[in-house]
Amino acid sequence: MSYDAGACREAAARAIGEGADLVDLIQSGFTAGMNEVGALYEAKKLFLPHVMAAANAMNAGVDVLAPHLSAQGRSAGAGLGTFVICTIEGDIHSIGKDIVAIMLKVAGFNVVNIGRDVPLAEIIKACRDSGAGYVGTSALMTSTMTNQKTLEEMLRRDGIRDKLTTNVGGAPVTQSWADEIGADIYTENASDAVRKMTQAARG
Ligand code: B12
Repeated sequence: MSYDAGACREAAARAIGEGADLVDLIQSGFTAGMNEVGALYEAKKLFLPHVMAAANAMNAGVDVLAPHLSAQGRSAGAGLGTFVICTIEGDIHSIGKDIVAIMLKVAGFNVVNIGRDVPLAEIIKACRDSGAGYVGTSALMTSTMTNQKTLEEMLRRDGIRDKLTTNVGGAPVTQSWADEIGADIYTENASDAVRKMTQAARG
């Protein structure tokens, strides 16, 4: 493994030049590579600095692709509504969330990406301030998934749950978790998010 950010940028630029399917490059290329690093980390064959280097390399490639995604005609048109997105309180993993944010923007949502490790009260404030119709949270750890449940409870308590469609995602998150906590929509990856959220927005 070389964790080569320059090579990732080059691969991204080459794909753009060749008119390749950029979403496929993200999902079947960069994400697959990142998952492999994750598996080796789990097996204790790689360590945290390796994971950080791989994440950095993936981000470098995605940064090159991002401005070109809409140009590829993936855009379903503007005006699908405002979508607040973040990684939930306690969790700093941001790569997947940022990919979903880019893809939803390309699909036509006004995406308000408020970052990672965002306190639950701040998520609610961002929803109110932006008049969002949708809120998506990412959790990459079993220890932080529980904050998605607390967010559902806080939204209900604050009386704004009915005004929002909630979307949960992240590697350990499943449909049954979404059902258990009362989230509206579970999405597995960025394409799934675009498909289901666009459907929800169009009624
Ligand atoms: C990269 C990585 C890191 C990087 C993160 C860099 C960054 N800027 O994001 C660094 C090195 C910083 C890191 C740190 C840590 N990590 Co880490 N990390 C990973 C790793 C290897 C890959 C995650 C990733 O980026 N995948 C690629 C992206 C594209 O995939 P994704 O995030 O799943 O996103 C896709 C879908 O889930 C979905 N999706 C994601 N978010 C959202 C949001 C919405 C709204 C929607 C709709 C969909 C959606 O769509 C995305 C695109 O298809 C995972 C292993 C794994 N298998 O997931 C461990 C992993 C998540 N990390 C783990 C751990 C333990 C940690 C640390 C605690 C380690 C430590 N000891 O310090 C810290 C976290 C500290 C904290 N408070 O958060 C554990 C969690 C274990 C658990 N049971 O919960 C994992 C599973 C590794 C392991 N097996 O031990 N990590």
